[in-house]
Amino acid sequence: MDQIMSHIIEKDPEQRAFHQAVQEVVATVGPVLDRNLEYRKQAVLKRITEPERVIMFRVPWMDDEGQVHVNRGFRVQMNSALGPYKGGLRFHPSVNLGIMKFLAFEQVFKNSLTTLAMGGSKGGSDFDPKGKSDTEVMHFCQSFMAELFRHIGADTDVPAGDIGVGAREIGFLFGMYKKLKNEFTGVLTGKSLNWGGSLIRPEATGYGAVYFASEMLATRSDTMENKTCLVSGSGNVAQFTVEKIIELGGKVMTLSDSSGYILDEQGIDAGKLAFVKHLKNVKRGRISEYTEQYKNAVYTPVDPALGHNPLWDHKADCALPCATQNEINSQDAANLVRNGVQLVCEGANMPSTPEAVDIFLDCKLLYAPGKAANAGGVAVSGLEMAQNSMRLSWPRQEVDKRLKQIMKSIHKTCLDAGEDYGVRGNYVAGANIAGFVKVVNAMLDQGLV
Ligand code: NDP
Ligand code: 2IT
Repeated sequence: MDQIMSHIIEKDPEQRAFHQAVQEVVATVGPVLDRNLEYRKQAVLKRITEPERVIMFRVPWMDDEGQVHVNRGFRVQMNSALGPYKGGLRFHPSVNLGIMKFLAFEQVFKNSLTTLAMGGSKGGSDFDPKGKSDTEVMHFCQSFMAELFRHIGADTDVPAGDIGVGAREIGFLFGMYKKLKNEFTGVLTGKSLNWGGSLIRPEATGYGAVYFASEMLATRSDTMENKTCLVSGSGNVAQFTVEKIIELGGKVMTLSDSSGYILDEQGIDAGKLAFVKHLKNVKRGRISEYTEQYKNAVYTPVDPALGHNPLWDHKADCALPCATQNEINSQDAANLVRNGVQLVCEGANMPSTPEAVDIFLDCKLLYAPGKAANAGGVAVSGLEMAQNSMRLSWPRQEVDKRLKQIMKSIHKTCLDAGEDYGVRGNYVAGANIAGFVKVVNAMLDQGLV
């Protein structure tokens, strides 16, 4: 195991987020390899950590003033043992190959846990949609798809949204794909409802995370009712996490963006959430504007140089990070524990640093890693693909019922895998082991390819 890690680090020393994601898996699947010597003989760890294909390309585009810009585009097709590659696209200035590989790697395990037939991939660009006009975003998306289209397809690789890629971007990307291929297929998920999208897909990641949190609480005969919650982010995942918590009788007190966070001790109710949705999705404004509307709330700017995020330093029962990777470090984790938080459920991908995860596990909190807790998004993407294949669409209740069942089943799968290996209740080990075994068995069935 140590050899694998040092090999990966030596090969791509700058890809730190990828090392972090791999290290977590390597640290938990040791007992699985010990039990199955064939896995070692077949070098499954070496194979599963090397992407099947990496595509990196130039994305030139022109802004509204006629100035030419060049961004870098990526698609990391990590593993197709279980089905066509599947995973989101992220547009954010921080995007680089290491981040794409970490996200694609996590996606393989997450997709495996959903029980649907999907391999794992991730893509995106260092393009920043913030402050760009709709026309500029459209030109960028068209240029991005002018290269990506030849590498994807409904049975090959099906992208979706992630940070910076929502309904607007998926529309522009789909339009260009359709024009280039002269095909109307289910090649992207997260499409708008009236041209092939699925009901509940926008809600799915956030709702799914709260369904997972409810399942964890149920193991302690508890529910979300009257729980006070800290939520970070204010985009797609955060918004629908808050919506479901409110519906289940909980109280959310915080939301954030990359500039700072708001604290509303009276709770963010349905009316205030509607304001946030309009602010973020239509006006594309900043979360600080919340306090202009709701005077009781307090806005705190957060300087990344501070070294910790004061959002995580308030008394609450639950924490649901829904912004980005490594947004909870050891100091934040210690603050959460000191403030009495009983449950941490990750809507974002890898939001807790390894040191923070160790603190949660040591304190025996109910702690759900993103690859299990936020799998509802890609699960409903899988359901969107199924509906597209049938040229049918299921009603809202049907999709929501399936989402709930899938989250329940992922929760049970994590517990059972943990039980098998003597670590019941450790959802990190449970998710990694269950995800890993399914993918690796499929890889072995399919030979050395
Ligand atoms: P959005 O773009 O809709 O929202 C992202 C939110 O996170 C914004 O509030 C953004 O603030 C904040 N944010 C982004 N980068 C940073 C940063 N570096 N520091 C602090 N805040 C940041 O994205 P989503 O809601 O879709 O994604 C949120 C998380 O959930 C990501 O980790 C994503 O990978 C994960 N996820 C998303 C799924 C989906 O279906 N969309 C599915 C599963 C996981 P600002 O506006 O200032 O950038
Ligand atoms: O991280 C993720 O699971 C996503 N961004 C959603 C991927 C998808 O294909 O719906």
